[in-house]
Amino acid sequence: MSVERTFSMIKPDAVAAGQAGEILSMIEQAGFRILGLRLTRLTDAQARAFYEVHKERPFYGGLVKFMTEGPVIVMALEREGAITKLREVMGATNPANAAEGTVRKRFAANIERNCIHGSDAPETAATELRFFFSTAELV
Ligand code: FUP
Repeated sequence: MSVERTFSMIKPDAVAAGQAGEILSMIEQAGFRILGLRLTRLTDAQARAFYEVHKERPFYGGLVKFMTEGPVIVMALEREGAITKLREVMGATNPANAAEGTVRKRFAANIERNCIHGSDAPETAATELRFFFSTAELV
């Protein structure tokens, strides 16, 4: 396994509920190095662009509304096998199917408000990192 980078976002539900610290702690304890981290609030255009792959899906409008309802924390993370490992730490998209001890099992309310995002493949990780961070600001 090689060292790779991935993108993660703590979503508005978890930031509003004061769960960001615990989620960050779970990520650190799983061996990730934080290369970049910022609190921001997505504009409607940013949320639409970020989730463009889902634009034909019935949940797209609700997803954009949710993702813009409050601040999020965006992160650039590094670890061996980071993309797969972060998806393990997150748990299944639907928290009802998430394994014990995962972020979504602990904190997510449902499939729509599921508290964390993580890139699902090397190409999406590169695109999503570029969406929020310039190479120069990652340490
Ligand atoms: P994930 O990669 O686990 O975040 O899941 P997906 O890329 O399949 O979905 C992206 C986001 O769309 C989810 F985090 C939440 C939202 N979604 C819904 O709101 N309803 C659905 O039925 C599926 C996904």
